[in-house]
Parts: sequence; C-alpha cells; structure tokens
Amino acid sequence: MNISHNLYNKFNKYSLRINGFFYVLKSAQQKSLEAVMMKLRLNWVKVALFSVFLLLLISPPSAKAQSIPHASGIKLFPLTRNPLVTNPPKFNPLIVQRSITDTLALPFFEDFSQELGYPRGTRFTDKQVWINNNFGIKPPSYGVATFDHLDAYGNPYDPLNKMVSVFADSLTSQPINLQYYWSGANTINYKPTDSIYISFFVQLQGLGDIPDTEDSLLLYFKNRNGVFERVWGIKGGKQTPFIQYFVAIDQYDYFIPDFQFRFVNFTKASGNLNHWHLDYIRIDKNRTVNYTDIQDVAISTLNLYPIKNFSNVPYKHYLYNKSTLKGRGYLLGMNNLNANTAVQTRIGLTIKNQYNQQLYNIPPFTNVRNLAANRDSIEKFDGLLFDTLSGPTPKLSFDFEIQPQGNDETPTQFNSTTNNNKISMEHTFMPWYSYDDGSAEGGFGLDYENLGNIKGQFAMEFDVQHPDSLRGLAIYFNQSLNDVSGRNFRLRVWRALSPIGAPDKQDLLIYEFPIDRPIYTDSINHFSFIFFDSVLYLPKGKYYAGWQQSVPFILNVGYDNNYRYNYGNNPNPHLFYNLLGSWERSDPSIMGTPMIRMLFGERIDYSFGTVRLESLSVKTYPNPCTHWLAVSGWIPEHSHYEIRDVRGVKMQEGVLQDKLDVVNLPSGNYQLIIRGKDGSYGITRFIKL
Ligand SMILES: [Ca+2]
Ligand SMILES: [Ca+2]
Ligand SMILES: [Ca+2]
Repeated sequence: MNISHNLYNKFNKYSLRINGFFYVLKSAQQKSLEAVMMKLRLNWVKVALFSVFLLLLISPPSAKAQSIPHASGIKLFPLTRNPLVTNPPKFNPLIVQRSITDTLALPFFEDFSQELGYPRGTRFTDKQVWINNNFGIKPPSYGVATFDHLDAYGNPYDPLNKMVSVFADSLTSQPINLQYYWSGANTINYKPTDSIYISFFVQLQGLGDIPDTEDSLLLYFKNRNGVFERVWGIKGGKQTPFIQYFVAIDQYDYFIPDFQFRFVNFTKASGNLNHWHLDYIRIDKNRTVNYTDIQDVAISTLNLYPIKNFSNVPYKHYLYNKSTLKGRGYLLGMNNLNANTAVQTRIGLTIKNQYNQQLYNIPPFTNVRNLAANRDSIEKFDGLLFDTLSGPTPKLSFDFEIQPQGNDETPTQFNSTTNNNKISMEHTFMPWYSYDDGSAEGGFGLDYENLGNIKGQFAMEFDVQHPDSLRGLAIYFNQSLNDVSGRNFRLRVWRALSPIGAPDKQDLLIYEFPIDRPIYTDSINHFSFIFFDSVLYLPKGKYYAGWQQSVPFILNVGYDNNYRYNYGNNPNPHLFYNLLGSWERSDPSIMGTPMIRMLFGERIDYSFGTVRLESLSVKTYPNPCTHWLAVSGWIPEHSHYEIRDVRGVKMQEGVLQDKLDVVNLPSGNYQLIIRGKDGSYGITRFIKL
C-alpha cells in the first residue's frame, strides 16, 4: 500500500482579514510601483541616529553593527504544541482511546512507514504518539512515532503544574497471542527458550527538543494478572542517532493470549516537548540478541526539490522562467538494515500529473545499485522540467519504489501492509512563494532583550520571477511558551533593504499593517492567511516580507527545520534581521527557514469555500467577569466557541450561547475564539477574577 500525502498542505479553513494601511497604491490604479515608491521615503533617520547612539553605548567606538553577537539576534526554540495532532487531517480527534480489536500473532512488526498522524488502529490501542516523517534524523525506515509532552489533542499535559513528573504519551499494542502458535493443525505453546525478543530503535531529540535528564522512556509488558510491569527504560539526554534495543520476553507471566506492550515517556510537565522518536518495532521468536537478525532494505527519507531555490512558486511564474526554476532533483534515502550483507537494489520512480497520466518513469530494473551493509545512502534523481501541466495549480505525484534483490523481509515476511519499499509524495503548485515544506519543527523569533527596549525587524527575501498581484502573506504562528498576545508587531513588505551593515535609511517599505496579536488558527496546516486590503501589483524583482516589532519579545513563528533550502545542507541565504538600525544576514547556523509565504495570483485562487473574509466583531460583558460572560456582536447562529488560556491551552468549548458559564475557569487572562459555520472567525480577550 502506498501512502500519499501532500508536501504542501491544503489551505487552512479559516482566514482573518487584517485592516491594513496601504502606503503606496490604490487597487484601482495599478501605477508603476517604482514611480510611487520614490515618494515614499519613510523617516528612517531617527532610527539610524538612535542605533548609532546605542552602538556607542554598548560597543567599542570602532565596532559596527556586526559586533552584536548573532546569537542574540535570531532565536530558535522547540515547538510547544503539535499542530498536526491538534487537528489531524484524517482522524476524528474525539476518539482518543481505541478499543481492542483483534488479537495479533507473531511476528509483530511496525515501522510507521505507511501512515501519518495517529498510530495504526489495527496494531495499537491508543493515539497519543504521532507519526511523522519530519522529526527523526536518519530513521531506520520512513516515518517515526514521536513521543512528546502533548496529549492526543496536541495540547500539553497538565501545563499548570511544572514541578510534577507525569506519564505523558503512551503507545500500547493491540493484544498479541503469546500463549501458543499454530504449527500445521497443532497449537504449540510458547516457552522461555523460544528466544522471543522485542526490538526497537530510539532516537533522542532528533529535530525536536532534548529530553531532560530526569525524563525517561519506559517499556512495559502486560502480565497474566493484567498488570503492566516495567521491563526497560532509558534516561533523557543529548541527541542520539537511532539506537536499537532488545528486550527478552522470556517469563511465563507474559505467555498469555492477550499480551500487550506499552511504551511511555515519563516527563516533567515543563511545557517543553522533550522528544523521543521510536521506530521499527519487531517481536518474533528464535531471535538473537543483536542487530544481525534484521534483513531489510527500506526507504528512510524523501525530499523533493521540484523547483529551484523555492519549495513552491506559482505555476505561471514557473512557466515564465522555467529554465531558472527547473528543480534540482529528488533525494531518496535508503537504509540497508542488514548488518553484514550488501544488497543489490533496484530503484524506480514514476511521476504522474493530477489526471494520473504518467509524465516520467524510471523502471526499477533499469536503475540498480549495490547498497552497502548497515548504512544509509541517498539516490539522487535529476530534476525535470514540468512545462506541460494544465491548470493554475497542477499537481505532481512522485511514486518511489525500491526492489531489493534479497535480504528484504518486508513486505513478504512481515505483513505486506507495512511495505517500506514504496513511498509516494505529491507536490501541488500553489499560488505562493515559499521556502518551507509546511511542517514546523521549531519556533523562530528575534531575541534581543539585552539591547533594551528597541524595535526589531526580520525580513525574508523573495526573488519574484514574474509581474503579479501580491494578495497578502501567509504566516505560520506557533503557540508560544511566553504569551505574546497583545504584543504589537507589524507585517511589512519591502521593495528593497539597505545594504548589509549600512544604516537602514535606504529601505523601501511598500506595505505595512499592524496586528495586535498573533492569530492562532486551528486549521490543519496552521498557516494564517492574511490578505491585504488592496492588490499590490509587483513588477518582477526582489521583495522582502517580514515584520517589525516595537519592543523585544519573541514572536513565535514556525521554523521548518527538516526541509533544506535548495537541495542540500545549505542555510537559506535570504534571511535578514535588523536590531540596531542596519540589516544583518542571519547566521549560517540557521539551517532551516521561518514559515512566511508571499501570496500571489487572483483572489479566486484562494477560494476557501465557506470562509468569509470579514472577521467577526465580538464583544463581551462584564470584563473582568466572575460567574458568566455575555457575548454579543454580529455572530452567526450555532457558532462554536473556545476559551483558551494565555498559553493557548483550550479550557472550555462548545456551541456559543448568549451567556457562557465561566465559573469553573481559574482566575486569569483568556482568549475567546468564535467560529461560525460559514468560516467567519472572531477573537476577543477577557479576564476572569
Ligand atoms: Ca520508520
Ligand atoms: Ca524493505
Ligand atoms: Ca518541516
């Protein structure tokens, strides 16, 4: 079975229109942008003077802005929630605990290569870990199960009590018959000498957060009294590769018809994620206690670069400059898990369009490689030109298949539903410019409190290849550990930035609009689509999108840390920040990309179906409140409401009433978020005494 998931998530369901200040053009008059910009010299002199003054204070007189340590500028930090799980695309999040379905028999095998989201129900009874292909580094096979500090809804467990360690995520198997097995028509009881082992690979941190040393990952076996006994555990610590562990199942207590195993992470409720990644679980009899008993070659990673320099551009732009934008290629990571045996492996690729017509095919038998034992390797496929696709948002699907010519027990021996030899991935040309792959592995912001109460700016450069109408920006806002709600920042688009290191008085700002708080969309992909009041017609050329904040705080923007810029381990060269009146390039150690996109094309390209463009105006009374909260405003009937605390944790939700009972909320600051069935969206804040 192939899986198919979109590299670029679909539009989110909700969007919010921001009332902007349009500095340059009226939509009706699409004049020459350059001419108008000449009139638009903003007053940067004050900022520049202030910067010089500050530099004199904090640095030797000869030093320029470069003397500010880069590390104090851009800050990266782990995610504090998992948006994928908060609203997973293909599962009902309300069904958290599954029932026991069917009893499994040995061999047991799961390598998470064929799903995304929650663990497969036919193998597991719970839904607290999440399956992904972006957090593990060099996994044994494609896809890993990630343990963090978030429940099945993607919210932290008991975040209010930071001192107490708790059991966080668990992964519990469906019952496995370890009492007997069939041999022909006979049943034979398992016994301790059958050499039954469970083996699995674990990685600490990966591209996520370091598990604290007081954290642990634990393994439990269910005994004949129905009690889960702890049989194995490791402590948290620094990042590791995937390491394989073996645990014997050799007690009569476990030879029961409904044996289960359970992995649990035990963690302090700090709000950090403390990531553990688990992969490649196997249980079988007659095993030896080392890694030499695995015979498998698996696809382990996949990165598509169908477009050069970007993860996406509008297809019209691609066609216009196809020789420049033709992608570098596709990187297929393969892992030969055989300890001592090289395996000759055929490697194929088929590319289809959205009508399932084949555009390109490398039959596996034409492309053969010898994969060395016990190591991973990358197969590079050359980039192709896709200039015959139809429609404004054409879709490509890439089907990769490996055919090891021996020593490959998947799919045949270990249940053909888990076939790590075939992986599919799609790319849809969307009407935006982006550098990210749609999934955040961390947070990104400016960190400069040490510089005092000054403004900070961040900008990403986009080399726009074709004249087009800029409709807005899409930004991925993470929820922050620190509450950044109510902090002022302005989204900005520039035509030009001043030269690096020089006073920033040559900046050409062409659009700016304030946002008085981050918009936490609960959509599947978590992007907030922010459309401008008016169309901004841009000639081709370089533009910069980002923000200005008036005081130091960390605006927690999504940070894509697994998809690399331009086909390799290259830092994105298009990231800039400005703290002291001159622009700096981001440090080359910043290997990922903040998740900001420029939205082009026709407004109709962003047909969100049911979404209204107007945001709801919501008023509450009294504020502060004690027992109840009255809600008024233009709000559609049967709207849904959520109350979230300052950390963004959902405290209460339901169908909106005129009066909400809030007597059970702890004292504090809250957000009330209202969503109409028509997609309209409103947000307000209140205080509970
Ligand atoms: Ca895997
Ligand atoms: Ca395989
Ligand atoms: Ca990512």
